[in-house]
Amino acid sequence: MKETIIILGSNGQIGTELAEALRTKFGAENIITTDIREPQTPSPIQNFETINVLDKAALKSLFEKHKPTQVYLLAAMLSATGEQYPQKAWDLNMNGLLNVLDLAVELGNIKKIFWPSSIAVFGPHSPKVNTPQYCVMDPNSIYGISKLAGERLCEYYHEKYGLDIRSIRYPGIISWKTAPGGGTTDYAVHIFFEALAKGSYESFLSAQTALPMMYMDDAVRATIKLMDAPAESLSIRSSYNLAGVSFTPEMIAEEIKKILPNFGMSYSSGDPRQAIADSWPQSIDDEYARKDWNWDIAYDLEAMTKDMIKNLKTNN
Ligand code: AKB
Repeated sequence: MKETIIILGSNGQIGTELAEALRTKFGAENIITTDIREPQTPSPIQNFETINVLDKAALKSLFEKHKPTQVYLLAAMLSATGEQYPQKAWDLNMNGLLNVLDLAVELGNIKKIFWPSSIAVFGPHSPKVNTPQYCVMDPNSIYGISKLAGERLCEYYHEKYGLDIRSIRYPGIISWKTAPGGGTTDYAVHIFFEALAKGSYESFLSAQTALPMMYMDDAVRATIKLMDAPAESLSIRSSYNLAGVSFTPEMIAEEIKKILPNFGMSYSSGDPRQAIADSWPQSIDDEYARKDWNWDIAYDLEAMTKDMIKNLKTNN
């Protein structure tokens, strides 16, 4: 069946690379990318439209014009920026999702929706190590609270209206093409850029702060694999736990030093992102993703570090 796919929030870290992968899989003419602003690219992107996901009337016109069979809603405010603008974060993360879900019910042509959740749905009382799919969830960042509420909405709209919504609780994503913006896990991307540009990095998280992370190639592959899975094999309609690699700032610095022996790492203290990181899991148990749609990672810390440095050296 021919697919027409709309990506909302396509200029961001995940959207940029997911759009590329979807263009390869479905043909560029079938992918419509959108964001609140034009992308900063040297040449114009084919099939790009500007849209604010909070403008429901504009979103409805976009959906009526293109009649998408799939929608990826990636427009969101991340954890660190969310703490600076809690009301805006709540508004964008909740009402953007509600607009898409309500329009999908109203228009009826959208067959599948992808919406990203995050490890931020867990909180201080969730188990820290190998955090299971089902456990105490008491997020204390506005981002985490909005993602947990969003998960409940996804399951609700699936149960009540039969919408086929699929979701992953992304860990921190490491990539070299587009930088992340406003997250707590961003240090693990910045460290590579600064290691090559300056030979050193000051981490805003402490040396021993372990967090779940994943290389972008794995994140994109997981997203497409979940979207391709037969609906009847999916037992989770809130959001799937997904594990990649877990590491601390000290561990990633050691891995970088294997390739760049003069790399120097230092640590600042008092950054507000430390408290967010301390409330999150250190590692994730993703048994449902493995069982339901055959998930497995390809990049461990060593493979990811080598690939990041190789790509940053050749492409920057
Ligand atoms: C963030 O740090 O806010 C995000 C996330 C883990 O969802 N990268």
